[in-house]
Amino acid sequence: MGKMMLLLTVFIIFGALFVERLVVFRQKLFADRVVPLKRLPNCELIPGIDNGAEDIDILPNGLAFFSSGLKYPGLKTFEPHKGGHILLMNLMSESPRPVELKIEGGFDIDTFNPHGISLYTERNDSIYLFVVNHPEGNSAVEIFQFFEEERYLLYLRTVTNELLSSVNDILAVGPEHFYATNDRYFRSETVSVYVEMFWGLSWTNVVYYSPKKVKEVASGFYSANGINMSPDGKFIYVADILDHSIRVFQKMSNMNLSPVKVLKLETILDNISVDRTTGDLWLGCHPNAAKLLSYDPKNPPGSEVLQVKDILSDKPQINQVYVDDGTIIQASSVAIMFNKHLIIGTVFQKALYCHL
Ligand SMILES: [Ca+2]
Ligand SMILES: [Ca+2]
Repeated sequence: MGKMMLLLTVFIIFGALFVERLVVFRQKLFADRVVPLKRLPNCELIPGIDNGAEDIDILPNGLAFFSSGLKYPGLKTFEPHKGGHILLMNLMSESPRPVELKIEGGFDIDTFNPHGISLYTERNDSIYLFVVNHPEGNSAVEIFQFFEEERYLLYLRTVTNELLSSVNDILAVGPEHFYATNDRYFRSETVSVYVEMFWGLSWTNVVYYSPKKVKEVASGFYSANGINMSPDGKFIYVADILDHSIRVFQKMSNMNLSPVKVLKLETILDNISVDRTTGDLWLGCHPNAAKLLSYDPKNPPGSEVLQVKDILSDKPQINQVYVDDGTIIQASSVAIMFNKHLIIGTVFQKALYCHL
């Protein structure tokens, strides 16, 4: 009898724990809310982008770089046999069109699976493009030099490290120096979803890499995703996609990150862009991540863009700029401003160009 009671008690406790986790898991994934549509009047789909533009970065002269063709475990891809590439679009031209950038220098283009990107310009004006790559499901950071006149990328080097285990996005801070976010702790998708996500383990982190030193600089994220920096270079912003929050850090002289604050949002945010002149944050968000994970063309994942003003103040202003139910654009992962133009990129679908 005693044994039976004990078993029953354990069963009840475990059952209650399981149900509690199920509720939290649902909240994290669905963000459980109704999001009314909010479209912008002057937008056009960018021709030639049908296979995603997961991340976008723009040079001050208006040259925009897109990472396209991501294949990520558990997420949709429309062209599973087509390799990934980097697209370039000149926002200063009359009617901008993206072109695929040629990559010189013996880079393995066949296994190219680009994810987060980041531009870095040196004092001597050399321009570097850092790209998170998942060749055959692994994680690497590729460093390219961009030659503007001739319009091509020169492959310089591949960075791999055991601390760079599941990289989502990067922030370049030197010619071979960067911060990287890891979005999962476990490599296996199944273990990651059923153990890490379901049981709410906050085991992912931010890593700083330089040729001399590699170190974890922030931890305790449910799933660290987008990363970017304030225009003055003093603050680093990291999106925790499952915590629905942005964590703000101060960048120390030894490149460690010192926590400043956490900004809670209602939606599931992906990549973070920072407006160079205003310092505003622009966020590509997923209004409902469950639709993202189980893709149904009849009920596709939507898109959402948020703007955050004065993030360091006591009262940051959060503006919902754009919401679509997937009719126009699905699975927005990035939103970036250039002059009065807003570009919205997606994990696996199209990209939208809006004139505000
Ligand atoms: Ca990025
Ligand atoms: Ca991302």
